[in-house]
Amino acid sequence: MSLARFIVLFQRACALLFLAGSALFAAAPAAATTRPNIIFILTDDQGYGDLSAHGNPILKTPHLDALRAQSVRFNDFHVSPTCAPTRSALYTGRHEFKNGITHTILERERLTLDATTLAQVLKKAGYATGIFGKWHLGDEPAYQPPARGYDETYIHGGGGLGQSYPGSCGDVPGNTYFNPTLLHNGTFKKTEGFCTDLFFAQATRWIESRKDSGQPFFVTLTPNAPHSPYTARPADAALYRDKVGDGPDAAAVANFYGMLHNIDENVGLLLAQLEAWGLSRNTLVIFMNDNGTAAGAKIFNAGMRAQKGTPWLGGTRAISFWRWPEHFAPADVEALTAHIDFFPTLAEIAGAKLDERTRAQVEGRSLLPLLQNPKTPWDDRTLFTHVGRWPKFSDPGLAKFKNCSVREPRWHLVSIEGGSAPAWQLFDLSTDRGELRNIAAQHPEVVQRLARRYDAWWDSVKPQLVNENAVGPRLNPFAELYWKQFGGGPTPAQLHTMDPHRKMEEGRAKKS
Ligand SMILES: [Ca+2]
Repeated sequence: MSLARFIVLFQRACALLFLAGSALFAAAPAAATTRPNIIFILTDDQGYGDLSAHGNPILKTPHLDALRAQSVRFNDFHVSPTCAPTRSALYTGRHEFKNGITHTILERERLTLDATTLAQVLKKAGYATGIFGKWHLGDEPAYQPPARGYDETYIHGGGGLGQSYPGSCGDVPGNTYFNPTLLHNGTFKKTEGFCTDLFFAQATRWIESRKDSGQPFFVTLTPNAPHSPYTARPADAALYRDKVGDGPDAAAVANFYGMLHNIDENVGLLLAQLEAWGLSRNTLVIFMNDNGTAAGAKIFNAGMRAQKGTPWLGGTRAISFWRWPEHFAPADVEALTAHIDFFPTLAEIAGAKLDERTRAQVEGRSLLPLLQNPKTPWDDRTLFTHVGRWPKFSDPGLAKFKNCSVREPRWHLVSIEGGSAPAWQLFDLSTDRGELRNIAAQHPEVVQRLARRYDAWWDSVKPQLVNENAVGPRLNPFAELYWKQFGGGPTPAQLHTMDPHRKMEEGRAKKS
């Protein structure tokens, strides 16, 4: 073959390959062409405003700001008002009440065993799966990550280090943010170091062990920080001690920001390591927070009303950064999006085939069209929020209108003080993002339309509140397993704390 003939054939072959590639891209955008590694980082109680790039006047988060600059940013992205609810919605694609989750403790944080989890879907699609940090969707063995799709588990119990509540929800007795005992693939390990450092380090080691395997990985990296108790590394808290005033909460806020400084540094280290390993371009890094801010609201709340544990925007609006250099250009997306969209998005990106039952489970929409083109038309939608947390064994119907809301892109219908009857207030977010002017009286037709939707939604979730009457075990499973491995047993005070029949006043149950 002459050289000229070879060049012509080569050019034609290249053109055909290009066309084939384009066709594939058009038919099934990212999924069919590349399966990225996925690293999902979810912080605990950081708020949308707890980021310097979002205008925080005190907190410095250079690594998160850089990640933001490189990401697709969903600017009207909403989660649930507290921890376990948000996690369940992320991992199943549906509202937490449909997962049986109406609280963060008292067996009402258990993700129903009927649900298919995202980790199960990705594992089936060929991903190696690992979780590092907080799970908080059930501490009994059947509810734990190894039974919900995770190959690798490095976690604490309950909703936070050292917690203990009646029934099943609780961690290792005596654990604190320093040197905690953590559960690694079914065996407790005594550690040395600060909790967030430990979770990031273990996730990084696991990525290193997987990176040359030829198998994509899915990392769920869920630090318990900056959740209370506000305990930062002393040097991190010291960075903020002189900047947060001298009020009664100053120490708490300094430690809260100190923990965020530490998270920011860990994110920077992890991203630098990905770069050093040549993994950056084909790893999708997603960063979110799990509910509105806690201690940060005292300093800066990005112009929003209220915080964690409420249905106001300040309770649900969250950071949502998606960086995948190979496929997504940095951009802002203003469409109304939510945690329930996370599952279908990652399922599509991973090329996972959902069976009919799982498709029926998912209420959210894939964000992939927006990730590829932020201007993609996005149909209006309705999102429902309810804080839950009504007293155990009480009739949920008595709390139907207590701390709940209905959201459309423009409107927010909110009921705070209602019970079995509503106390609706209406806000026009196109002119009032701070939710300061109740205009329900001027727009009765909007109130009626959204209220009808809320009634239909409530009727749809009622049959799925499966944990309301559950009674947990006599001992927290994490504590029981700990004593089995290391010896010892419960003190009378611990037995009282864990007593599944112990009555807890709603206000005393710490929101997590
Ligand atoms: Ca939280």
